[in-house]
Amino acid sequence: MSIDLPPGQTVTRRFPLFTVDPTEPLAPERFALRVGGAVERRIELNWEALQSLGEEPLEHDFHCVTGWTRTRTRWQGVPAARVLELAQPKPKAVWALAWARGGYSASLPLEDLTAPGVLLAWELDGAPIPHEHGGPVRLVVPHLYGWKSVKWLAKIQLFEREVEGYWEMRGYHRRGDPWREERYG
Ligand SMILES: Nc1nc2c(c(=O)[nH]1)N[C@H]1C(S)=C(S)[C@@H](COP(=O)(O)O)O[C@H]1N2
Ligand SMILES: [Mo]
Repeated sequence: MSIDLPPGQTVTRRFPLFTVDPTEPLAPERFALRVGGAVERRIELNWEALQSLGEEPLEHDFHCVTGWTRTRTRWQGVPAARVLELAQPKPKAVWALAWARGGYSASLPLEDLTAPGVLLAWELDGAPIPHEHGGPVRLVVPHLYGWKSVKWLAKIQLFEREVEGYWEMRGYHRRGDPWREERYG
């Protein structure tokens, strides 16, 4: 059986870890997500508030820019679009930074963040996301390379201009579509 893989990717059985910002575990009761920047309404959501927004499943192949693909990865969480609706992006907001607790960030066009399927996830393969994979809550952007799927999500910040996150500043592509092999800028 062959599966459809983006160019240059190889399937791995494991789910390798890739972390540049060692981070202490956080109990869900202490979780908070802030949404700010170019929004009409700054918001802060705790664990319960986030979960009360509803949830949906996602299954996708997770592609790391370094070449590994972990197929059929299953997540559960709330659509990012629903969270952003609450904050009401300003009409001129075009770009977003997703921040991890420990300072890692990834930038992406606002329309990629609000695309169907993009989740703020709290379950991986039917169980709470393990700490090392970014729990209690991580961003999952299924249509872009894995570096955009920020673990230990803490803040989403909107901008009226293009901005760069951790890897974008270090030469990674501004968008990162694996099917177009947008690895480096
Ligand atoms: N906070 C944080 N999120 C991160 C990273 C990181 O170093 N720190 N690495 C990214 C990269 S490059 C990849 S491929 C995926 C890897 O996710 P995993 O460690 O759960 O396999 O997380 C992304 N999110
Ligand atoms: Mo990666």
